Order: sequence, then C-alpha cells, then structure tokens
Amino acid sequence: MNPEKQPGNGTKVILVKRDAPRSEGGRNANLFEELRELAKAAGYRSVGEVTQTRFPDRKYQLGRGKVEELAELVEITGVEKVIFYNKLSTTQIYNISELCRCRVIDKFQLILEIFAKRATTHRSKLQVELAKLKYELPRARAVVSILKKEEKPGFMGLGGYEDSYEQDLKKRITRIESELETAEKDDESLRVYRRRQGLSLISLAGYTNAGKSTLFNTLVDEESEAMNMLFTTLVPMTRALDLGGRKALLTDTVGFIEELPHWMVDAFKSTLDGIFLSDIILLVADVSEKPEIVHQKLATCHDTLWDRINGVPVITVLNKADRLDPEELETRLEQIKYLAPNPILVSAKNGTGIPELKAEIFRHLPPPGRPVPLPSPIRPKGCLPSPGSMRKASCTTWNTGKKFLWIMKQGPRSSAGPGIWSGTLRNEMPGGSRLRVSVSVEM
Ligand SMILES: Nc1nc2c(ncn2[C@@H]2O[C@H](COP(=O)(O)OP(=O)(O)OP(=O)(O)O)[C@@H](O)[C@H]2O)c(=O)[nH]1
Ligand SMILES: [Mg+2]
Repeated sequence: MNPEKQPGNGTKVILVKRDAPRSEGGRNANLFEELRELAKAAGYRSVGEVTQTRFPDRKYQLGRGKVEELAELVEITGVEKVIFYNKLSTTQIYNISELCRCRVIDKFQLILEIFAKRATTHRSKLQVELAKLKYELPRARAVVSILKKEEKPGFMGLGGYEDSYEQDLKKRITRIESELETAEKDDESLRVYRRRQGLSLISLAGYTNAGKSTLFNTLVDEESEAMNMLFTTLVPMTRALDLGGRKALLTDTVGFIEELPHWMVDAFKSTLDGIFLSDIILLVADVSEKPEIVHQKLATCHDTLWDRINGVPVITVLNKADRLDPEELETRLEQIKYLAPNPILVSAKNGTGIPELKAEIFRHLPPPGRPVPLPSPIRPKGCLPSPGSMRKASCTTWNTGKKFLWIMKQGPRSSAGPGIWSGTLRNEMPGGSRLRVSVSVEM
C-alpha cells in the first residue's frame, strides 16, 4: 500500500501541539483529545505525543530544540508521519520534515484526509478536491520557490514543479466551482419546489459526533451510518419526517469543528446551505460531555451558524441525556444554560424526549398553507454598545421596523424561542475591530 494514496490504515504517527502561553490548560487538553480523535478517524495509530507552550516560531512552529527532540522520537518510534494541531506554513512544513525526515501535516490536512475517505458521491468528491485546492492555493508560490531552491521534486506530494502550478490550481478551482454552482442551482430549485408543496425543511446541525445521525435515525426511523468517530457523515441525507399530519423533510449532514476554516466552509457551501437555508435548525449537542466542552462546542456551532442563517429558528437539542443521572443533568443544565436557554433534552439512543422534541418542532413550523417567510436582515440604528457586557441598544429590522431585544458580546447568544427569532449583525467598532453580535427580535 502506498501511504500517500491511502492515508491512515494503521500508519504510526506522532501528534504535536503548541499551546499558546497563558492559554487555559483544560481547554488545551480538550483540543489535544480532539486531535487524537481526528487521527483515529483518519485511521492513524498514535505512538507518541509532544506539546510545548510558547509563542509560535516562524521557522518551526515549536522551538528548534523541541523539533530536534521530536526528530529523535520519530527515529526511535519509526513513524512515517507527524501531525500538528497548529496550522503550519509551507516553510514550517518543509523545515520540520527536513529535521524529522518524515511527512508532516497539520490538523487541516488531517481533516481533508478524513473527508476524502468519507466522500462517496461525485459531488462530495468535488467538494473535497475544492477544499484541498483552496488549502493549497495560498501556499502554491512558497511550495514552488522551495522546490526550485532545493531542487526537491516530491515535497508535499508534488511530482514536480513548474511556474504554472498556481495557474493550474486556479483553473481547477474555477472548473470545480462552476460544476458545484450548477448543483447549487438544482438544490435551490428543489428547495423552492418543496416549499411550494407545503413541506418545511428541517436540518440537523451540531459539532461532529454529537449524535446527529443517531437522532436522525430515531426521528425518521432510518438506518443511516452513526459511529463513535469524528466526521462519520459527510454526504447529506434527507427523509420525510412525520409531525402529526404536518409534512416536513429532515436533513442530516456534516458536523462542525472548532476553527473550521473558511475555505472548507466555501468548498462545502452547497452542503452547508442545506442547513443555513432551512426553516428550522435542530442544533444538537452532547450534554454528557464536561460542561466546558459543551460550552466550547456550542460556541463553535454558534460561530459557524449565526453569520449565515439570517434568522432561522434554532432549537437546541441536548442529546445523550441517558448518560447522566437526574442530578447530574440538572447541574449540567444550570452550567450551560446561557448558551442553551430553552433546550430540549433527549436521548437519541433510547427515545427519551423525542415526543417533546417533535412538539417543539411542530410549534416552530410556519402556519400551514402559507409560504415560509424569510426573516429580514437587521440594521443597527445609532451606536452599538462597546464590546463587553450584555446590553440593550436601539436596533430595528430593515423592512418591518420591529424592535430588537438585546445585543451580546461574542459568546452567549440566545437561541430562538417562541415568537423570537435571532439574526446576526456585524458592526464596525472604533479602531476598526469588528464586533460580532447576535440580535434577537421580538415579533
Ligand atoms: N449514550 C448515547 N450515545 C449516543 C446517543 N446518540 C448518539 N450516541 C452515540 O454517539 C456516537 C456518535 O453518534 P453519531 O450519530 O454518529 O454522531 P454525529 O453527530 O452524526 O457524528 P458525525 O457524523 O461524525 O458528525 C455514536 O457512537 C452513537 O452511538 C445517545 O442519545 N446516547
Ligand atoms: Mg453523522
């Protein structure tokens, strides 16, 4: 087997993470655990771990001494690959691989490898290829200049180099984008058609491994693939959902992850649009995880969703309730309530809370027979409060003139409850910084 073509498959690796000085230890440990899970999902076997707390080194990401230690470990363990949690520049990848004499990738390349394994349809394969090309494009010049200088054909998997490398990437990106655009138009026509048929579109969203597919299976009585592994689902699946006579379609799709890079969101635009442009979003979180992890993951989901959903109601579904006893559950709900104000507690596995969830979805469905109105964008009137505490401020919607409720600093955001919808608003702050806030509007 050629490990370049077929990543994972038990290949031994060393996992590496640089922690920023003064960053929180618990959070760093959680992110390292995520790296282990990602490596496992890609099929790797970790035989060593290296961490260092320091500011990033321009040449090596870690300090040179630490990379030399890593090189020794590579030699002792005989690994073929080193995986960094941190984003690496082309020069860093080159320098580290020179010292360690093995292949070096970062978390984003690792995610791409997992996606490549999971891509089964023509469209998902195109999306993965697009994400790879978008990852490579900003690095193209650096790769070519390193290869030229060092006469190293083969570095980063390139069979050779030529000046037109960057141009080739751009051409391939344009070609794939236009093919995906056609698919997007088909999706849009399908969405319009389904809405005209009186069908509401409901999407499952949430951090990878939260239990979205298991919940999908329980809600629609299906058998789609659900596994204790990150990014099990890549290709969306849609099925009819019975809501006591009302017609709806439920879609299960790819999960989110911390620092999902914009090029990946762009590449998966047509898939993620299925979530962003639905009528109701079920935001699934694993309530059995430690409260700080639930926080972290919900915040990541909010970051991914809030800019794009333009007011679609979000129902927060706290899944895996069966893993906690009643007292633990109560404490957990108290601990996370500011990120999940009116959650529905369920166990996708044993069915607890499913009737309540269906009732909540039903309550959020648009009135029958009427087209689903898309919420209007929001525009601030006057000055917004400075970043910091939650405050009230004056804000109206563009076309309805409705008053908003509150504005919050990035982090806590309200989930849509009855009669309330939320939207996102970007505001230029003094000094040029951008404050992302979310606004809830009382209808
Ligand atoms: N105990 C318990 N386990 C659950 C529950 N729901 C899901 N799981 C488990 O959690 C793991 C992940 O479930 P999935 O449904 O694949 O999660 P997902 O969100 O679709 O994950 P990705 O597709 O990888 O993003 C599996 O091992 C499930 O069996 C639940 O309610 N209780
Ligand atoms: Mg899934």
